[in-house]
Amino acid sequence: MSDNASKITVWGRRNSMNVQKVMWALGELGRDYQRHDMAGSFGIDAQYTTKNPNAVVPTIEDGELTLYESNACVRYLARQYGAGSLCPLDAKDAALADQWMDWQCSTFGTGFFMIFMNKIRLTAEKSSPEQIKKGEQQTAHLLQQLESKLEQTDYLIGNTLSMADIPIGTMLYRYFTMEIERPPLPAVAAYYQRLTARPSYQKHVMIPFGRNVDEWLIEEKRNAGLQ
Ligand SMILES: N[C@@H](CCC(=O)N[C@@H](CS)C(=O)NCC(=O)O)C(=O)O
Repeated sequence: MSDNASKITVWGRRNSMNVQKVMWALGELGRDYQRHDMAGSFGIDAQYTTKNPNAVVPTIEDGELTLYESNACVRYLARQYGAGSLCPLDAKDAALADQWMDWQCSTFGTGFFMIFMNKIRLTAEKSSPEQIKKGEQQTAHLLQQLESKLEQTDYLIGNTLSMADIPIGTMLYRYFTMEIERPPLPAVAAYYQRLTARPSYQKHVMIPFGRNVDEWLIEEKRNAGLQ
């Protein structure tokens, strides 16, 4: 068992969406942490790849545990420090939370990244308007599932925030901030407004990321070293 007062170490640049999931979870749980810049324009050193051989961020350390894969990190933090809050106690609710977390990375993420890569991460010459359009259509279609769920409850598992909300909630900041075509989805929009009122979401997720690759790199430097 980890010492309840131990500091959790996080490796990853502050503007990485996958790092932001972990940081937001730590904020909601009120855990003490130390974050080190890694990846993006900060580079990845050889020592880091001994912790995470995939050479991507985030990686966390809690006592003797070293862990990567952002959604696995969020699940671990929720189970270890948020039983009954971020981690639903009921096995069926926990399974549904897993479902939404996997849906974010394996299903919704596919369309989202088509937009994000082409709008933000690729230079104008390499960016594809067709891919942006395709991503807009895919995400619009998939968000209908979220709309139906959120017409019934304030959050994905009942009326309080859980680990289910963290991956998709992190992605929604970028989805709602990018200059793209979005369908009118009142329940999703209201859910997003609820997230934006949370101090930990404001601190860790609502970070300007720029409108293109040049602005992105400026923001990355601006965030260097901030916790
Ligand atoms: N499945 C991994 C994906 C991690 C990932 O791709 N992270 C990106 C940042 S969001 C990364 O490290 N990219 C390389 C870089 O930023 O240099 C996870 O969820 O943790």
